[in-house]
Amino acid sequence: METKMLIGGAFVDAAGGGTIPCIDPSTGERFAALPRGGADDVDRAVAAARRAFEGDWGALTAAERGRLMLRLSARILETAETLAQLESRDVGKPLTQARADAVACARYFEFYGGAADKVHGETIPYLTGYTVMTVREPHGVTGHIVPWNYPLQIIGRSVGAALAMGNACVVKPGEDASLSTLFLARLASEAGFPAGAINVVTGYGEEAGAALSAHPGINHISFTGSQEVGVLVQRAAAANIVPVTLELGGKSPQIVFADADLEQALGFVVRAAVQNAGQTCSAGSRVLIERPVYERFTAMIAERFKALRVGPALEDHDLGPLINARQRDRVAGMVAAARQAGFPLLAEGRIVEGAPQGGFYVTPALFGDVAPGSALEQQEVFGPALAAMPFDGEEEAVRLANGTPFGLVAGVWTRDGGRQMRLAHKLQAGQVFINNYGAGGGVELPFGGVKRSGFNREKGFEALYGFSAVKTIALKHD
Ligand code: TXE
Repeated sequence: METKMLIGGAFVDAAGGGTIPCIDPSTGERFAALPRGGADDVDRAVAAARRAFEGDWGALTAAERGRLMLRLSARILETAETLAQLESRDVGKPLTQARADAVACARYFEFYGGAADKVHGETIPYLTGYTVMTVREPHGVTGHIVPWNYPLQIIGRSVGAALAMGNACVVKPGEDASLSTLFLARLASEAGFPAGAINVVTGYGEEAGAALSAHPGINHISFTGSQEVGVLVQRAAAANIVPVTLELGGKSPQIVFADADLEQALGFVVRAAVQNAGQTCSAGSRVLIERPVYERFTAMIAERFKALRVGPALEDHDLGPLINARQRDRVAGMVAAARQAGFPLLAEGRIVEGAPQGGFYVTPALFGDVAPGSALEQQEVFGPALAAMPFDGEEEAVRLANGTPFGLVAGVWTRDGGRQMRLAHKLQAGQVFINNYGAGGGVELPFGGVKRSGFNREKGFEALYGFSAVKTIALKHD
């Protein structure tokens, strides 16, 4: 287990000497300590990244960068089981889900490693006597502020794309789950990345995170986390005219029409609500059900919810604990408020009393007839709580689906081909999934939000454009 930060090729403690604890969410126990990085460490990391960008890392060809990334991808796969166990323990994520994250992380580095030398510019027909072309250049030093819910996947998608385009990176992982990021940093060093190409500064958001987002030496910042902090990050970056990518979560609807294959929809709907105990930006946390099948489908979900097993992450139950006591209390509080509001509780959500030695467990809750405009319908719970609502017809479905400040994902279940495409166009979301939810999470698929879910895209080829800038070159030869 790597417990030091990576700055300029060396694994180091924080300049200030402080530490932050690693708490196992399955037991509430402290099992390791990490450097409490601050502004000095961010300064060192940004300087190291700049040196790498202007030196060894920047001197590599695109193909050489790609080859290093493929080597890292192979190392991730070789160590996937160790990484998955580390992630499972640190995040409190069921082992099967952590294993999938480790494989996805390797796949990101494979995809972006392969793409590194395949991003081309254009030639543009122009005036006689001119040849005009575009080239795509890296921004320089990119900052990556990562949350605790999917560290392996988020590092893969954002650092992978940034490195492919030739940027040097400074990563600030979530303080609640940094271990897999440090492990990846160790693998990257072993794979032969030049010193400073990848740097990791652990620590608290208000310290290391704030210092990174305000740093004048950063040329791009990518942030995944809460709306409140997204605003702070964008404001800090604005002071330096630095472009940002924000991925801020949602209240994503899953819309089930009466003509849908309900059995098939059920598995997707339940998984989208409870994967990683609901702590997923793209969680399908609202289910809108056409009235003729409302009673039947809510009963089907309730039955599945009641059968879900909750327990320690490494024992690989359906749901693990929530990340920390604060998150558990927040989720339990929102569930209690929804009960108070009088929405029928179709499956119970409660703190599992004294559950395995003090971990942060909550059982999945399903509320029926949730009122439009209520807190449960409008606010991200980030826990296993699903709001069910009936609707009559396509128009109402679209109105309800679009009726929150968010716009990350929407799922639609219907056999009607015309309706599928009408909804795909009308739904305010960065991605619409029809008769599925998430499309298996493929690394090839661009991902991001509209409205308050954020902007710019990660994943897929699209991310490569975000991590680079177009330069136009016009040559007058006659
Ligand atoms: O997020 P934070 P938290 C949502 C979800 C959750 C809520 C709070 O609703 O319940 O946010 O979670 C760093 N300057 N999502 O408190 O604080 C922090 O250290 C710069 C949705 O964990 O936003 C961490 O690395 N950085 C989401 C990262 O920001 C700062 C994933 C995210 O933490 C900072 C996580 C500051 N002032 C939470 N303060 C998603 N979109 O998937 C904190 N950070």
